Amino acid sequence: MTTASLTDIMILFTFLIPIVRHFQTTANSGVSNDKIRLVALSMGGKIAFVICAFAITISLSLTGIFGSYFYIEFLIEDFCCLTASTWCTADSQPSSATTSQTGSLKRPALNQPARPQLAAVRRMSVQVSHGGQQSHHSEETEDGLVPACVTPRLSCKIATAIASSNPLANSDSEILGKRYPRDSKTNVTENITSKTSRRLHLQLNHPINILKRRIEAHFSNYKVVDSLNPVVSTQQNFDSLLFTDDHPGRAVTDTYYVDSNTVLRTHTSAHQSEVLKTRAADAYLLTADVYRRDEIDVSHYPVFHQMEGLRTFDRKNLEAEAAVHVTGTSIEGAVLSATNPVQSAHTPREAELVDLHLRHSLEGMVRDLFREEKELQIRWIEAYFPFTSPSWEMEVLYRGSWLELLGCGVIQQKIMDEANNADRVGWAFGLGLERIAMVMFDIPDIRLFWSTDKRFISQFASGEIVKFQPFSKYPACYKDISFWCGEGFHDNDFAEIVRDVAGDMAEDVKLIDKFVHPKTKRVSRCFRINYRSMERTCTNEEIDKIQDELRSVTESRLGVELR
Ligand code: FA5
Ligand code: MG
Repeated sequence: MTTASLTDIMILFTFLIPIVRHFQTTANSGVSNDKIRLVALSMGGKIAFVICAFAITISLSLTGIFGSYFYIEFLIEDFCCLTASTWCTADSQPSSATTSQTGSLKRPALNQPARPQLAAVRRMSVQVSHGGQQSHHSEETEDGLVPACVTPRLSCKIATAIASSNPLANSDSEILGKRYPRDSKTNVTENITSKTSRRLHLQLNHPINILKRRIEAHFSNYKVVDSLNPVVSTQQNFDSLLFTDDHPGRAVTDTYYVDSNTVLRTHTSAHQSEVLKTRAADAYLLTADVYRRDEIDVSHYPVFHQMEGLRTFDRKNLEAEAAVHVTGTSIEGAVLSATNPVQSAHTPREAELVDLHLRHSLEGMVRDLFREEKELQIRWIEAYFPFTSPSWEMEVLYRGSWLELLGCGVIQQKIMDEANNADRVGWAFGLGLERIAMVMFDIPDIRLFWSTDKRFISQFASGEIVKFQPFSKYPACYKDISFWCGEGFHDNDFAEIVRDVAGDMAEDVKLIDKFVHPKTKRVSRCFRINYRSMERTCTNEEIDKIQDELRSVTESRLGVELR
């Protein structure tokens, strides 16, 4: 049966059921005139309920076979209990209905305008798949107008259908208007996919955009690429860059998988090969939003922005094309070593020329950006990336501590060869725009970049580099959560739930205690969440609701035992 014809049947029944019920209830109860107003009010509530049920039905039916299947089950069960059912409020609910639900753990729902129709069920459970692992998912709802005929089984069906619209369940993900079927490896959430359209680097006079344009002005003859889709294949993000199969970067705990073969890019390097293949220029600046499952604190956000620089040279004309004078820079002291080797495909002279050109170019750019800091100290730290050798990270001394700005190196010749550039050698760098912008604009918290508050945005309207004037530091509110967790538990999975439930209200999350039970060997973890809005003072009640929701979702989605 097609989705369209199913939808028609659903529409018909959705309207018929409550009307039949209403007349049946009225006839059976023999209501007095005094009660007619109450019945009318009750009818109003039912109609509202039906409209909501109708809306959710349409969306569920669109999710395909499963939604339809559960809806039909819903209808069958609903018809079965038609003759015996009455409508009542939670207070007057018959005891049989109360005992048929799995507990009555009343918890205020957290700003969930799309869910009032679920007042029918107070607690529902269902299995969902997350990162290949099955976990127990449960939904709790407010008390309210409750159909007494709701059975635990029916509750479970509704919950299953709801779960299919849950970010972790088995529906499609929508990213920039395109739908992607989820599979066992999918761990991307709607909270994250909703960020893909923000593209802060293209938002005029946003600090990220100002910084991007500054660097583009410095490397003025580089070709600018800044509108590539964040959905890339694992081939692009990992294989094309020679990541080994067991590289930790591929882990579902660190990367957002759209499906088993598709990810949200974790770095701009994912586009190296495709850009090189075009041979459109010998130098590129590629800017994009990148996505990583990570911890939560003032300098980490699951989405940030990187700029990738690429520069290639004709191998036959390298001496002339790559010649630079590095005297008087911090590069002089840093030498190539056995731990940071020259590739076997390159001669030592080729590697030296490309490497010196790379670091000379980057040092010039950073000194230009920080031109007010006359004594800026830079240092080069040996690094490892599968796609470059030798490789480096550049750090600057800022307010007494060394800050990593970028990673870089000589591109692996295999990548050049496979990207139709066998006649050339080249270098690449990848820098974090937020890291530099936080320093240059004095922005204390990485969440601020996502703020749409005029008090933030308007400060950068000039397009100049100005120091951010904090509008206020609102009070923090600390809440702890402790639970026993199983072997597969990863701190990033918990961080992801905090992001889903608390959004940008969570300033940071710290593991403050870890305890192994001496006998059972079970592990208990205690996390402290610092809730603080960047834009207003929050009430205790508001934070308590979020914390309650967090406890509930943590328990159901991660299958942990709360303490
Ligand atoms: C990379 O992403 C490499 N692709 C960089 C590269 C490109 C190396 C080309 C060689 C050649 P890394 O994970 O270190 O490397 O990130 C690069 C930069 O992004 C960091 O130096 C930092 O400035 C920034 N960055 C990394 N993680 C975060 C984060 N969670 N939040 C903000 N900025 C970050
Ligand atoms: Mg790094």
